[in-house]
Amino acid sequence: MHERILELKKLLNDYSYKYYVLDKPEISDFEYDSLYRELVALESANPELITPDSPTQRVGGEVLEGFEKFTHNVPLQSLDNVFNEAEVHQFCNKIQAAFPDETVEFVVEKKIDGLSVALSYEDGLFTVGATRGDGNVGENVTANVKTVMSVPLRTKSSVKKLVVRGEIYMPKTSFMKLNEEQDLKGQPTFANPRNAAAGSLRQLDSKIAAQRNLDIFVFNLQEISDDAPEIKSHSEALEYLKEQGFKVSSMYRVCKNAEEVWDAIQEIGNNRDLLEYDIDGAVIKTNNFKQREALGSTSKFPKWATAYKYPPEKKFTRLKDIEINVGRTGVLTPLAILEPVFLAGSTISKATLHNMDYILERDIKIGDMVQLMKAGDVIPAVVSVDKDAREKEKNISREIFTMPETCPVCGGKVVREKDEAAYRCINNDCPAKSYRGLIHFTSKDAMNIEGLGPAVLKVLCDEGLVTKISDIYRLHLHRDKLINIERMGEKSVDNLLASIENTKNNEFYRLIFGLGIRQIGAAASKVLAKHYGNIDAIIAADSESLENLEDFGKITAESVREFFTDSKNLELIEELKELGLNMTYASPAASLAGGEGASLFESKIFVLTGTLPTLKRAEAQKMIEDRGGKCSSSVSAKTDYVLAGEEAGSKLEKALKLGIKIIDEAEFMSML
Ligand code: 0OX
Repeated sequence: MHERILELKKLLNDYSYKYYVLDKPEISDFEYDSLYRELVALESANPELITPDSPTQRVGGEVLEGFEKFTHNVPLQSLDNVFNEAEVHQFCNKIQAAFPDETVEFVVEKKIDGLSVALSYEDGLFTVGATRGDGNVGENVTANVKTVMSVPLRTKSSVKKLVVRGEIYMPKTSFMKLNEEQDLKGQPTFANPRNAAAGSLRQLDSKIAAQRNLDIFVFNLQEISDDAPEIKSHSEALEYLKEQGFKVSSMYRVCKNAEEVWDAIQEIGNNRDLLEYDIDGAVIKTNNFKQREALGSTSKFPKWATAYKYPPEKKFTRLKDIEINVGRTGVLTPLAILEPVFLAGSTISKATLHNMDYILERDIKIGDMVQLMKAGDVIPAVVSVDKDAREKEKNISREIFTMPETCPVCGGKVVREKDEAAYRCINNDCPAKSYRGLIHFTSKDAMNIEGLGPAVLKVLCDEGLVTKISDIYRLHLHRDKLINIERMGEKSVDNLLASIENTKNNEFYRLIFGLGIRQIGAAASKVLAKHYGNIDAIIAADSESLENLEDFGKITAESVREFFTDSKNLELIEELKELGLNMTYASPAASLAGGEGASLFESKIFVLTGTLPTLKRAEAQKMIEDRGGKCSSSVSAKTDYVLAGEEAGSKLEKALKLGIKIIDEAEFMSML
């Protein structure tokens, strides 16, 4: 029995290594699963035989309350940057000049765009995985790091102490799949694989992290005890780490001089598109450890290494057509429909053309070869036209684009207002406008309705359940119909209805902002809420009073007046009032006990622990933060209050030791 457990652990860990590190699967998923199940069964019959390096221990059972801080013994340094060939030469030549009588070698490797972590091993066994943090102190995310299948739970040979550094990342395909799923669940999507990896690594429930398909490349030896073989250079270290079972980035190259370094950088750059993950540059490192030591560090960076940043990628592709997107305020935005092209990590088939002036200034015609770039590496935009191609491709016709005179969605009239670049559909009932308006209303900065993102709203609009804002607050009347809608189970419907209900008590400015009044952003909404105090006073406000508000002018004031004199809008406000939405301003002082302005929460640090009788942790956290307080995950001398519920553990003990005020839910509620 004992032997079989040992054998199964070895077999399964070995198969994982071949699958996840070497990318050479040896057995089928089915075979792996049946061995895994056999191990689970044997371990549950003999729990005393479970060891931390068992593959069954990759996903822990408990949900953490927060992450403990972790101090790195050897700091995780960050890198200085160089941006062109001349700077690369300068960097290499300066290092060579420091050692006139020695051979200098450089290692060039990819700079993986993920999150740096340090992995600690004791006697070959994985013990701690911690984020970089500020380089000196990070967070202990061991439970989540364990879910990364390419992280060995035990190294091949064992030394007393080994600490390696690597980059945890999310492969592009996993990122796209995750965003699709998030969208369907009505949860926020991630802007890029890096953010998605960061969000996953910070999950308090390692079961969620385990579903995120994170991966790692190990690229640095941080610490090694002297019972290990002597390692004199970075390339030797990388080979040692490979032998120990770590996933080390391929394509690293040892170079003898600046020319070779530049070549290696170019090679990585040319292959960037083919990689399954994002890189944000290349790293140049002095190979020899003794030379590294002699070079030392500045206050911020090692002098022996630097990062080369590739210029933003640009690519030409054919502009097949120009479509029109109708926004919340009715603005018609031209959208380039492109021959799909792979650019900086994703396939682009659409890009914004901003407005008609943008098209005219660049002389963009349908049929042109246009150059694309990702602004901020996320949103693609058309930046220029290949005019020479027009001459060469006489057989391909070019067509001048003109803005339509009627809205492509509702057929309503389109006008271009004086001094404005934008063309607008002026039909108030345009379905495209209402859909965008709903997206705006539910968005994070407005009413922040969790679970009601664009994809869910689209379904609700298509089903005819929501056509205007007030319909959102009547959705509870259609619970059964909602449950029958594809992919909306009972639980998610109830969660959605609860989160809609919760937003009725939102701060007043969120509603004003959510209404989507032209010119009125979140800041102006706050001014209106605070100055007038309630919706009726805003409706009654005249132009003069509005114009005198902080940062308001004639146009803003006019826009507010226009909105609140439209009978449709007034009708909507009446409906929302009846439905119970908050339409009054509560000053932060008034919402506190005593109401005299002295806040019980302002700048106070709270630690939540255990299960509260009625409040969810997130609700209590929001209540604290709304009142100017802060929440921390660990108890220290700086903690002001520990809000403790049932089964509060070590945090409560620590608070008692430090003499920190401990409150229960009832006391907390009385403070509100
Ligand atoms: C990466 C990466 C990051 C070691 C010493 C200073 C920085 N993101 O892929 N950092 C380093 O090097 C550290 N190398 C890398 N490849």
